[in-house]
Amino acid sequence: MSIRTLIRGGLVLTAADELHADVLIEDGRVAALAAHGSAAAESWTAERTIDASGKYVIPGGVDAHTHMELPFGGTAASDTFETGTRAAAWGGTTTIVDFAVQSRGQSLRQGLDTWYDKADGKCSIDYAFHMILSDVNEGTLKEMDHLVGEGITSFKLFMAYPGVFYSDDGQILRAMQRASGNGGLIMMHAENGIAIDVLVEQALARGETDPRHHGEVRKVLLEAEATHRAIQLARVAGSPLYVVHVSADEAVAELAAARDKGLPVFGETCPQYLFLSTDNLAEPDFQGAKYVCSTPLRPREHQAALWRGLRTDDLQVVSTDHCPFCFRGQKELGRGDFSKIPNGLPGVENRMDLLHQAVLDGHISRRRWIEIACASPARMFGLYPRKGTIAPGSDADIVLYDPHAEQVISAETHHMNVDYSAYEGKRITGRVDTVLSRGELVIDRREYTGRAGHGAFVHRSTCQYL
Ligand code: DUC
Ligand code: ZN
Ligand code: ZN
Ligand code: ZN
Repeated sequence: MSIRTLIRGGLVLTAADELHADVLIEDGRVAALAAHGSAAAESWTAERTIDASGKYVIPGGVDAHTHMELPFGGTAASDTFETGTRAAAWGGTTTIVDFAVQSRGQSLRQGLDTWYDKADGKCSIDYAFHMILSDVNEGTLKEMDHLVGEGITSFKLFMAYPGVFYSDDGQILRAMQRASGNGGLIMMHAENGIAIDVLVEQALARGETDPRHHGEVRKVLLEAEATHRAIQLARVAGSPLYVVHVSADEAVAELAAARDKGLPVFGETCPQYLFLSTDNLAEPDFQGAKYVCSTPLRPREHQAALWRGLRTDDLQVVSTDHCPFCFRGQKELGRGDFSKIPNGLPGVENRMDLLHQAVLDGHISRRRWIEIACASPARMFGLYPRKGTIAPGSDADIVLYDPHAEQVISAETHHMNVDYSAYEGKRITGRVDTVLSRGELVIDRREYTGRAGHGAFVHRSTCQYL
């Protein structure tokens, strides 16, 4: 059990409020908040007092999209649950929702048990799972109901990656119908993978093998088309829909149009689409491979629509899609053939900082920062108010954030198990100082004091926006 702790003198920020308050923590939970200097706050005693003056006191980040140890393209994502959750903590994230994978021919149970084993005893922070469906059949559909009861309340389907994760429209419709009956949330990778694979083949035949062609064949129109189709299928099934890693302005427009009709359609974007672009994919000497992910990076012009979507709530969540592959030995598998570059970017450590910088740059408000990074992902995936806020009864997952510290992002100093940073050299004002997970210090004034195995599996309820 964690000791009775008092966080004194900081500016407490939640998605709803900003107040100069002291926070009392007991038994791993927030016991009380009271105005700094008030009689109530002055009367509290604690075994440990943390001075938060000059700092923000914010809810620990909730990263609802990570892929620790994901097998992909003949290799596997380079962060384990141990290294990845430690890096997350360094970056002010205290909960991840990772993706358990059903491989073709497997039951959901087999896939899920594999992921329970990977994570068990390894995590520094709390974790939950979504389930990737790659084999939608009668058995899978029945198992979805059991998983919802087990706290796995969201299911990712792929319109991309034929032969691997891909589901056809009939399978998608069936899974959506099942979700509409059991309260599950369907998450969609919305890209027309059948058409993309034709364009990949044609590009390679023309000798277009560099990383930048990855961005060219995965066309904006094929993201927008798939987004539109997913929305229509969800309407037919009467199910809600969450579109992951939205990258293109036309896809945001599809979500906005659906939401204007009052449909339960939600969207996520990721820091890489907000801060990086096809310019990175075109970096010489195969360096562009570092930025190969799907959906792909887009021309810079798309960023304005993503920021606007975040401001207007047409997009509700920023997650990382953290899926790191080292440049050496992993990204290099695709030299001479961009389609063999493992897809994914590292970022679990950078999200809170990048979004704080976005506040300073005027893209979003301070409160919206907390909303899209903490509260909204917690609500979307049935974790609120246990996670995502600082309120009596919430888990004491709390970050002391120094809004004035200056840092430069670099692979030299990051904690992710990957040999490059997608944001190398980027200057950030603001930095995580101290992190508590259920009242225990994981980062103490920029020193790691956590331990693998502290992090526990979190049983989620269904989407709280419905
Ligand atoms: N996209 C990625 O970039 N990596 C993993 C899977 C995905 O959909
Ligand atoms: Zn995806
Ligand atoms: Zn992903
Ligand atoms: Zn400061």
